[in-house]
Amino acid sequence: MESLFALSFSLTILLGWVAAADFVSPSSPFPANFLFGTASSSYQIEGAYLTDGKGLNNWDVFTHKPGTITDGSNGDVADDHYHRYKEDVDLIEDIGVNSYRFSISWARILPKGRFGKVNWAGIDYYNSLIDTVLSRGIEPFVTISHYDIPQELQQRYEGWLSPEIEKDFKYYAEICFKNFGDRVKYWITFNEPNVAFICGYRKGLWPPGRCSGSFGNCTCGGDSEREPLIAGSNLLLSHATAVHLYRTKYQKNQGGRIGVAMNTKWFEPISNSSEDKKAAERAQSFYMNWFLDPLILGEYPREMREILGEYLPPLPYKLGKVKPAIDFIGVNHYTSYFVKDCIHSVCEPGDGSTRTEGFALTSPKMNGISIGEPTTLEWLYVYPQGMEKIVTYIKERYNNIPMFITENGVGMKENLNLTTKEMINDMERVEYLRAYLDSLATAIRKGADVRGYFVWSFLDNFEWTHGSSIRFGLHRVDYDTLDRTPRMSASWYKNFIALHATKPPHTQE
Ligand code: GBH
Repeated sequence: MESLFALSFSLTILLGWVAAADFVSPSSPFPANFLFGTASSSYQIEGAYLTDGKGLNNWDVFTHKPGTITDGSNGDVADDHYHRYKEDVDLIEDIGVNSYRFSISWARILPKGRFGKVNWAGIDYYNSLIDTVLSRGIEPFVTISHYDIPQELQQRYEGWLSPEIEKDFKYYAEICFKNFGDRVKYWITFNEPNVAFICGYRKGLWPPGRCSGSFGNCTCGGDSEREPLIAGSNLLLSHATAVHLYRTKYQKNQGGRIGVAMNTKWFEPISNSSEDKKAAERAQSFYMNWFLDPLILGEYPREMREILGEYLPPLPYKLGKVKPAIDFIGVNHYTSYFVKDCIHSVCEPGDGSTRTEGFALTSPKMNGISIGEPTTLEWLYVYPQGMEKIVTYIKERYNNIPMFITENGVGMKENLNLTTKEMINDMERVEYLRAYLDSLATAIRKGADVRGYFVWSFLDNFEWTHGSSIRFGLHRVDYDTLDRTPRMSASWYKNFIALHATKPPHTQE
């Protein structure tokens, strides 16, 4: 068994490296100055949850409630990156990336939102992180809010349910532009608002844990049919205001770009029937286009307007002032799902099947068929073709607006019977990354304007409701000692970048 493992392991390395070598320029499909990076977010790695004046955020409070996180862990310490960022930047540099995507913790900068003082220790911390990253010739790519808001805003006015949040986000975003914008040239206002609101306000699995009826089991109230849409419209308002501020006051001098990152899935109709094909389009409209259409095209997708009627809150008029409201789309892409129509046929309960989700049942497994190789994560199936398909779809729908693949990667449960040495032999991850990059390369060859790609994540981290049990890292973290060890995927990625990057690190523009 062990020798079989070793054999397939070395074969995979070999094949992976040969495949990587196939891309060597001049046939390299990746355009000049393509960003090859890796990504993280503050709550998932920093820890130091009350250190140096940080305030509590929604995830601090949520993870401390018993029963919310499968393994009972939380982000209090996480990877302790707050105290170890210098050695972590060394690791990031070792991979040979020319960009690093990370997020700023809102409550570390503003412990009480706009209702309290600025925490200058937080500003100092991110200044130092940015300077450390830049000193290695690595481009910082910064998310302003990756699912986190100060708990104060939740308590005062129910966070995303109130339009008040626009004022708080504007105040916070301006502090970021003012203090960091001289060095940060890529801004993402929000990470995956679609996932944040589906999980937080429809299923009640994430903070603030609100839902109703058959959508989940929520003790603190909610309205699964309306609240995700209300939160969404308040986020669009907050985004529009921050972008307007950036464009009118900072962009000219600072010369950066601003966008949003969406979670994306490729939705594949389960049959060739026109009903299932239309259902797959509806699924996309209710998942990704929910935000991208308003931001780029100025209105909600037709299917949402038709099906949701008066449930759909009006779009904030401010969006009209910043059309298009993004300079680029951040595409987080991991997996693809089958879709079945639930208007003309009866669907069993499941994601997407209700009216408020567009009557389009979505699942990676349907009629006994899986869309791709399963992984140890029930939501993540390996379907590399989905990368080309989603990028091409976005290219066509949004007139080839610049894109960055802001996240791609695969997570797994660790097999505790393995030795540490075996634990870092993550050949499935190498295979996954190789195949998805190959598929991305095809989309680029066919004309998609993709300017960067980030592996999620540079090290194992706190995987939200899965806690520390799921590992996405190019580096393994031993949660007893917090030691980091590069996995096989880290050296594979390093080699891949060396073969393809035309913007090497260490050479600042
Ligand atoms: C991204 O979310 C996030 O941006 C990142 O923070 C995260 O670590 C990474 O991907 C990996 O997940 O099993 O029903 O609880 C991707 C979207 C949202 C997909 C949560 C899995 C689990 C839903 N993820 N979802 S459930």
